[in-house]
Amino acid sequence: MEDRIAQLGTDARARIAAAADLEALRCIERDLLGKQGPLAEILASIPSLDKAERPAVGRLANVLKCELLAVAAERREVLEAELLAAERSCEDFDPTLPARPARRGSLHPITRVRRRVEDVFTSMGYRILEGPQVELDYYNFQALNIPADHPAREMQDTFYCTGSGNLVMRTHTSPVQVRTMESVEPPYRVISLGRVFRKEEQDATHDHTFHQVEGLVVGEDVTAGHLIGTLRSLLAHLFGRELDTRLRPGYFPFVEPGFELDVRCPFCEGGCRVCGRTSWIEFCGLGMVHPRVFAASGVDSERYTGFAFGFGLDRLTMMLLGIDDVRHFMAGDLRFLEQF
Ligand code: FA5
Repeated sequence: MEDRIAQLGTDARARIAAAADLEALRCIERDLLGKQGPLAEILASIPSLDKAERPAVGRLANVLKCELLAVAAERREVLEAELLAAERSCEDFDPTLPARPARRGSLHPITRVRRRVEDVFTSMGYRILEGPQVELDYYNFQALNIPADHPAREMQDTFYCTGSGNLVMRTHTSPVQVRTMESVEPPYRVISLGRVFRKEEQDATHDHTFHQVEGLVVGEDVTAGHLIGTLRSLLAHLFGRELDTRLRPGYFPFVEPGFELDVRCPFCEGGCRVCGRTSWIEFCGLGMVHPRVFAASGVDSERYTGFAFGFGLDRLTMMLLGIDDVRHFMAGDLRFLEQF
């Protein structure tokens, strides 16, 4: 066995010294030192050798392994230096050429607008909270006054998690309302931003995965006037000027009264593609927290009132950055993303 190791060493040194380029050297290293190589085979056979022979064979094989690694590293340095020298001596090598520009990443457009929205709300004293994307049916629906047999469940096509019975991919950020009310003593102002999911047909304004911003304010004497003022102020900050808004009655089981806030289209006078030729763009669902939601969350509705609102971050980003299709956001196409 000792002769075999010595012979293996002689052959291996000769092969490494003769390696013509880096690729050849890589192959030789793999052959000699890889898991299927002769050295690995010798080391694996040690338990089957005579007891007296084992220590010497083990030592020789390991010494040879270390030596071959060092010889190969030396040869690699020589080959790399030769390669560099060859590149430099070639006719069209021009050391004065500027380096290739480093490719810089950029923030996703949704992240940009998300941060602007967060800045406006934090400047108004809101805290930012997170909620789980895989949510209990209880928080996504039941505690929001949408029991299992309620027709309002059809307003939001839901991905139910198979095998769990009571887990859903959250269809909106409103579950964070209940989680907040359960765990924090009023008064508070919070927003929560994040991904939501709906089993929808995709088109230019609908995706199965999109982003919402939820707002919740609970305290004594909180009114719908505060709610409308807050949203108008948000829009003025984001668009850099006062926008015309209108309030319509809207049905959401977790608020009473409930409204929808529309914004006069900032891109046209009298109708364009973005507003569907109506001059108005639906911006937000909103309303006063329903007493049943307060009850489910353990908040005293005799003492406190509250408002909540929820809007789509994707559609807001489309408006702010002039993007015409919501499906661009999740497509991961660099040609789109590199524009921001
Ligand atoms: C809700 O999700 C309510 N939770 C909002 C709410 C919160 C009302 C608090 C009252 C109080 P709605 O289903 O309308 O409401 O969705 C809100 C926004 O999400 C829409 O205005 C729209 O901007 C966005 N949205 C809805 N579906 C999609 C979709 N498939 N793709 C992209 N954006 C969507």
